[in-house]
Amino acid sequence: MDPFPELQLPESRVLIVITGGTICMRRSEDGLIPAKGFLRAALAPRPSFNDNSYQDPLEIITDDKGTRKAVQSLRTPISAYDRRVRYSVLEFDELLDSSSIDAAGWDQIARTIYRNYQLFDGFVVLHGTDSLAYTCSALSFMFQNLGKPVILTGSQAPMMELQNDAQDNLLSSLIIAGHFMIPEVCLFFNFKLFRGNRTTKVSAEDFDAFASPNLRPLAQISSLRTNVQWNLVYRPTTVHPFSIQTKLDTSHVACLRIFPGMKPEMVDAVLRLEGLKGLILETFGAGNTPGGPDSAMTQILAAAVKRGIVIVNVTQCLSGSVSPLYAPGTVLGRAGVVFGQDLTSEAALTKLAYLLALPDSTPEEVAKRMCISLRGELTETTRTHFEHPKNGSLTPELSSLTALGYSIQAGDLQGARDIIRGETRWLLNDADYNLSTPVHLAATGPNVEILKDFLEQGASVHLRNREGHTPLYLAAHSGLAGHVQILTDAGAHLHSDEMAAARLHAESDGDAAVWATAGVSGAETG
Ligand code: ASN
Repeated sequence: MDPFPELQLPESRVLIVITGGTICMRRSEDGLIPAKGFLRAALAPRPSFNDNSYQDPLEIITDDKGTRKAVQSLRTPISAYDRRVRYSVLEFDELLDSSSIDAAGWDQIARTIYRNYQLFDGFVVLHGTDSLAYTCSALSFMFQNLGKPVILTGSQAPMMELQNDAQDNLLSSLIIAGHFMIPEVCLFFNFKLFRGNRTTKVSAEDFDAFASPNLRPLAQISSLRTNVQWNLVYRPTTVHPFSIQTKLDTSHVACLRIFPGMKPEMVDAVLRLEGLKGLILETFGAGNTPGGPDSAMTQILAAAVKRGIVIVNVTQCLSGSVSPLYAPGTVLGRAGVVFGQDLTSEAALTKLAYLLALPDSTPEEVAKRMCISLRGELTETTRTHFEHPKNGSLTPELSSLTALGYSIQAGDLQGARDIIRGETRWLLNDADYNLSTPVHLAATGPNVEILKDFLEQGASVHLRNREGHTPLYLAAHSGLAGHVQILTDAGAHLHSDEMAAARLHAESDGDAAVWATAGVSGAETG
């Protein structure tokens, strides 16, 4: 029952993509295998996943091949944040044990999210745990200028087993994707949300199966609340729409773990594999291999670098970074081996496969980009994140938000910049009582430069106010062509719930050309 029927409660939309994994497995004569029909068998009968408000609701979505499909959707009961999550479920035709996933499988996930990006506020991907850290890392690079949460999860025990970790992992992922604007590829497991490209599987059995040794969790669930570390959340800071890069080059990369007594010829044999373009070398400690500057090993590595193979040094240790601290590490650096800093092997391998797949990639360019952070996958000394406490927990900060509102209304760019400088940049994604963010205010403000400035500082274009409106809707409604243009350049789009009203405005009282730029098809002629 809705305790406040008179209040219109916000509702988020999330797409659950099922790729396979233990979470959706059932027992068979051959052991556990993934089974279809997850929504009907596992979700519909559970009250926490189904408030029974929809009888047979269908949502039209698009699969990775561009075919439109009618899929079922359900709705959760009201959350601790007075919001419901309506979700649709898309099951891949072939469900996999994740040990069999490859670059084609990553493309399938990426395309599915790309094709349905505008319909949903967030995405949850169900995936096996075996290769989950690889898939998270791969997707984090494949998604360029991601503006919405993508949360991958799975479980150690199937949802259909009496005792399992599947229910908690899935429900928490759904709640986070539907409530918090964390525009990253994340991995949720055992009450913790991690940046996906920082994770590694550390247990074949425990529910606490994943670790992120070099970065604290982005969020943790404790009791009813989700405590988000907003200061860690990574955001794109360029004005570009969301896009994907597919076809990672996993065929021309390799990963080799150094061991005591390893023969240099073995390393040479791998480096001479036909077509090899890149190698991840898992070295000892802070990045050391056996042998000095004149050793056969060093010469083999240096010769391979000269042939154009990108060799990246990562540590075998669970945590910490490679560096030229010891002589062997320095020798490797001089031989042209790239320091992968605190990259996990999973992130290093998928990043290499991503960079090699980019058009016109040269070994020099790939080597250079391997040691800088593209998606927060390694620790750089410069800060790439903001301080941002919980939404709605404003006390002293409220005055800054109010002051920011005044600067926006006055069109005072310098004044707005002064308020959101440095540590208070978190203000950009916070919201007032009406759930309006500074971007909502700037979208109808007199100075388009303020709007542009906010977007370049990592402000989200996708948050919706209490009436469910995006900044883009408000800008189009006010007939502000320049504001609409910059928002769409940054990947903003009208939410599916706003489309009907947008069409009406475009046809009747509105500026058809402006609504057309905002994405209302046929608006200019209508
Ligand atoms: N073999 C399973 C998989 O990765 C393991 C799991 O999901 N827990 O698909």
